[in-house]
Amino acid sequence: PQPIHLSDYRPPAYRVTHTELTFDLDPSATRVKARLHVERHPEREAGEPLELDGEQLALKAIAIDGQPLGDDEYALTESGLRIERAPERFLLDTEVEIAPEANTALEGLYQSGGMFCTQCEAEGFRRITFYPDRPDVMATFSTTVIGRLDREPVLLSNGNPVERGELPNGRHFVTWEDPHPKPCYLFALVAGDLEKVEDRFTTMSGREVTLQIWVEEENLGKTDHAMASLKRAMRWDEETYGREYDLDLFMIVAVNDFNMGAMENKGLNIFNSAAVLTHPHTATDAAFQRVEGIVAHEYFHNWSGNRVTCRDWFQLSLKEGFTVFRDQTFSADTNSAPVKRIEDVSFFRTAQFAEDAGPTAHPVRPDHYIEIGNFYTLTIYEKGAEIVRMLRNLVGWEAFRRGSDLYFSRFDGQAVTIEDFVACMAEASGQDLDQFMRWYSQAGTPEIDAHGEYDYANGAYRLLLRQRTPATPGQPDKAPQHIPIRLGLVGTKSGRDLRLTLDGESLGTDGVIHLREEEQEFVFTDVEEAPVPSLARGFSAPVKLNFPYSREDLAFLQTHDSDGFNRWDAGQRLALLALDDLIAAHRNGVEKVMDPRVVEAFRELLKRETDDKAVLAEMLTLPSEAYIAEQQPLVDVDAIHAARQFVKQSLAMALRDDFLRVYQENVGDAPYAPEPEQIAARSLKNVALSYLVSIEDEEGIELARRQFEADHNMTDVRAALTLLVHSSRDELADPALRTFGEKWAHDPLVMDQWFSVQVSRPQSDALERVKFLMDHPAFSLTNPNKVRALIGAFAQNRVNFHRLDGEGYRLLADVVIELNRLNPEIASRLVTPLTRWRRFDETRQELMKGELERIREEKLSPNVYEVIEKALA
Ligand code: HT7
Ligand code: ZN
Repeated sequence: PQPIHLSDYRPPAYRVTHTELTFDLDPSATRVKARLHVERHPEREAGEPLELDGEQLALKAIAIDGQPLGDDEYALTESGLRIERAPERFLLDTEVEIAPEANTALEGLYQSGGMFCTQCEAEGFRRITFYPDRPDVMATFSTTVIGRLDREPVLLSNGNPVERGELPNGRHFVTWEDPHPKPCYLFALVAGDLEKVEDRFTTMSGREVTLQIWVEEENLGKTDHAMASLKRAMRWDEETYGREYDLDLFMIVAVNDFNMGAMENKGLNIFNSAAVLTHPHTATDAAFQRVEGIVAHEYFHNWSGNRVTCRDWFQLSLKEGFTVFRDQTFSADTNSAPVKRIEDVSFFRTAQFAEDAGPTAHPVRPDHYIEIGNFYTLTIYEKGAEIVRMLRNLVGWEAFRRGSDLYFSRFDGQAVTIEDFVACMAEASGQDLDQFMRWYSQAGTPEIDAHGEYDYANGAYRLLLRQRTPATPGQPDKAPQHIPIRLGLVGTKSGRDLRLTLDGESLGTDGVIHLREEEQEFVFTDVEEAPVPSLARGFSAPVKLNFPYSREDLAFLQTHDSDGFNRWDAGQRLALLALDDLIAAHRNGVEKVMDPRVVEAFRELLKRETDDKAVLAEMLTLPSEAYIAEQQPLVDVDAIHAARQFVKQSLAMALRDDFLRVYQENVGDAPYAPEPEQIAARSLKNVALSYLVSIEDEEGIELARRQFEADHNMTDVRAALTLLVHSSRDELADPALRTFGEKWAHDPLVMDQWFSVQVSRPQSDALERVKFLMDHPAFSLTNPNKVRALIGAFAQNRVNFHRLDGEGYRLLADVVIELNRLNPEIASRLVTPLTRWRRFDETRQELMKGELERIREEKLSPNVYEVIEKALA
């Protein structure tokens, strides 16, 4: 497969202004008739051929302006259909046959259970009909869906239903019209035996919108939270961005087989059932919050993505980065803002940093790709969102909002670029954002080495910053970035933020400095006392910032920093320093000794009367093994696991009574609600319990057992079950797993949790469990949720996936090979852990590389091919 380059972009030779589709549904032979209203693009010369994309389509008929085309008037090519000579403006009619039941890739029209559904982003529409499958071709759509009355009583598509009726042979039809021009990646169709939950929303201008969530009958009781989240998101987008919904109907459909979380099709969002269904007894707090975030994300796309879309797929972060930023802010406003930021940054620093440092690193706007499906990445989504956040902070909220209004009004109904977006922000703020644009073109995580010195004689604090972005594939040399650093200087005597004066200008006590050069010195004057700097507050830029903090400095910041995020971060840094020593001790076979400063810091935390229990729970959570690994030059899986376990157990032993007290203080018996206060108490209680169980404290074990049996809600049940299964108390864990598995055998989303809990356990039988569970009736390789729950979760189980006999790697590679055939998109994502082979010791490197080479022997899909080639380059 050949790469596509951004620099080769040209507008399409022809555009489609209106698209009429008729689907005659059949699992093995669906007929799709398309009538395209085509005209030559004004920027392209006359006489160019018309190129349509098409894959796995059996062409049955083709005509221009009603005249069937002869065999010599069109050509079927490897990628679609070409008509050498086409008029300036014409109607193109085609009819194709497709087989949804054979579509295991879950792109285009496929079947999930008995239901028909579509996934067209990024390039799935070409598996439905011949079409210019590119986002800069925007048309209005009119879609007629014909199905069997008994099997597909519900027939949905984008827009509004305008006609319906019965047909001979037990069939019926519905015609839908979508008045908003859209690219075909936003097309959707759903047909099946579904039930709906309905609600209403009155927009800010007083229009009534009908809201529907369509699910299989047995899930009717699991939609309340998604519906409430949708209404909150709609109101929030009106209040925060002035964006109003623009159709009379907004529908969400839950499907069980789906490659990603959800899809923002115009007026007909299709959701992975895991991203929409919740019930206190089946979904954890985290799942409730995820559902709220995803429902909001897809809804926000109605403007950032649908009304204004991407010119080409290189601009993917235009819609995804902006929309993730919007959903993150929404969730922060709706829940605990500091905790939301801690969670987002924790995840970002673990997973996106790893991506940026690995063989598949790419800029937020890539300049080439083989398979766009491989670019729905943390870099495009999350780093893209961090860039938008920096922009918001650089220009300030008011100018940002003006820029956003300008963007939506100037480009409404158009397909545009990242430059267009940033230009609106520059225009609205009057700021020069030229250097800032490098964030979009340069891959890799900038590293800043910071040094500070207090000049007692002059009351000045000198901060020296040096930035460097490591080389990434294809980008050996990097230019300096514009890095906004929010900071405070915390007085070591007063414990307060000191006034910041820079170049005679006051920045208040919490200010932003701009690092633009490779090396820059900032001298703060009138600094009354020696400070400890609190740098990059709130994670003000997606960078690694190194400052030679002493452990005393970190303990001080952990208690005194006025920035909640940096208080948490100081604790993490302190724990990491202690972990470093212990990892070295483990490797050298030296006795491990716990740093008493960490114990004291935790003792303080546990004593603290705090009203934000959610933040406290985060502060009591040690850095994950994956994040610790990110900090190591070479990952020693076993040493990291042993060191973290040692810290956890040492803290549990030293502070056992405090953890017990915190647990008891936070047991509540109020009816479950996914509300911030309750969620905070549950997470604090369950963190405390995890410490107690880590030392197999009898009282702790008994509390976990009782919590499981009390069966109050899934958050508590899953937390307790996980602790028991991850302990060595199999005599308690096994019956609990059995009870749980039997009770929930009928619920696929709960069974996914049952799979994950077992295969993430550190005990050495995890791999055997995976193999055993792959034969379980609830498992299926064609269902992405199952694959993620079982295989994906196992690949995150660091000690077992990285077994020295290579069996973990072999198992993953076997599954990747199988999925390469069935579902390439999932296969190429699943292989990621193997691509990070360079981070490990020589033995593991060889084993991992060997598996990648074994995969390379296969006849590979473009998705897997691209990833494997990069990994082995
Ligand atoms: N915009 C959507 C992306 C998406 C997707 C991409 C490739 C393959 C399957 C997919 N399902 C959804 C989802 C979003 O970002 O909102
Ligand atoms: Zn999105």
